[in-house]
Amino acid sequence: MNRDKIKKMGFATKSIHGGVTSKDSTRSLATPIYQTATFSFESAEQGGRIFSAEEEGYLYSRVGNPTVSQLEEKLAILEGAEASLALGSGMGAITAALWTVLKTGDHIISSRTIYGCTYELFELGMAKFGIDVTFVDMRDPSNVKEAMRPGTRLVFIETPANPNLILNDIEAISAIAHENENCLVMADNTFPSPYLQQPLALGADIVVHSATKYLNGHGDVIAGIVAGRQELMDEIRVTGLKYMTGASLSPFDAFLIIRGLKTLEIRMERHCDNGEAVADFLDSHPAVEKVYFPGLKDFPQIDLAKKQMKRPGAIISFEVKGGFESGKKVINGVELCTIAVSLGDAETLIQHPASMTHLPYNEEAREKAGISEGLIRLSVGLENAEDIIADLKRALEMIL
Ligand code: LCS
Repeated sequence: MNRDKIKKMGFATKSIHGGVTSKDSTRSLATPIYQTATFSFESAEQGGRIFSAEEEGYLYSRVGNPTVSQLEEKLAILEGAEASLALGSGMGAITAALWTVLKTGDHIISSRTIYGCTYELFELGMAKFGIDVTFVDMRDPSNVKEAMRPGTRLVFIETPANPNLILNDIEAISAIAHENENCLVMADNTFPSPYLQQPLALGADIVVHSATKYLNGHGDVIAGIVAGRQELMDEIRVTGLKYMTGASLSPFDAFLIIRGLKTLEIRMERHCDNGEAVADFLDSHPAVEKVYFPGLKDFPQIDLAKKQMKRPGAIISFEVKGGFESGKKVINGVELCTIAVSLGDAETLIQHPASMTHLPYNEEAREKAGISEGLIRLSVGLENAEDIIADLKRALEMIL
């Protein structure tokens, strides 16, 4: 079905039919997996024409592959973007975009609380190439304005933030960033997925994803997505993907994500239902000190959550009374919940950011980012909510 028709349809319809332009000669319903590294040419002349983009066609799977293309078209439709690019990991997506748009001497402003490896890339990696990064608390967008310099080329926003669910106002921050006409806004949309939040419609220029998470949804793939304007995506393909990172996605993994995306809407609705039930339970439990979840009535940024997100998602962080000594007992005490990093899977996952996902932050930076030693992060899965709650209840009773 063509893109203009699909664009007018509902989210689930887009995620099922988007990008499926024609059936192949076998009329296969499921997306064929073009498990090939290279593509043949009819003649030397044709090879030359395809390489110089005078003729459309696939040439080598690092740069493009029909199975991967279907995923890219689907994601472009779901994010409301002109185009998207699928890569071999979320970090591959972020770095491919950065290596394309940045040069030595440029300046980045990033939200202070972000995924640990993105923080490491900004804090350690960028300095090697003479790119300066300023971390700011974007809960007050005027902090972005204060940090802007003539050489600010990129504002990076993660919202909700990993791991403590701080929200950043994409619309307000984009407006400030765009006062400098050379400045691009990149939003990491991994936590909400395009079902709950649409950064491009709010003013961002580039959306990135760890497709490892909700987009695939089944914990069996590492992948990334970049979405935005066609011209920018073309540039990232030839620079960031083709020769700077080579972070291409395998056709088989693209197939799995295409399959996973067909249920994104119903999975997200169930994740959100479960997230709300688990957050309410934790919030009322006597062993729990504090719960971080954008759906709770006393969440400090509840108005922003309602403004830019369809629902509050299903990642919850919390602290228990007695700090991490007690927290460890809770993590070790669960049975149904799995002790593992990653998120967005069918299984409920529990982890300790200070010693796992956010280890790259030193203690001072971690405290400044609002990631306490005792913080525990839950990715609420798709099991029956009462079973998740019963598991957590049993573990929490161990520390009462
Ligand atoms: N962006 C966010 C917000 C993430 O949470 C992650 C991974 C990435 C980017 C990188 O994606 P990847 O390369 O892993 O596909 N977050 C993880 C987490 O919280 N636990 O394990 C990985």
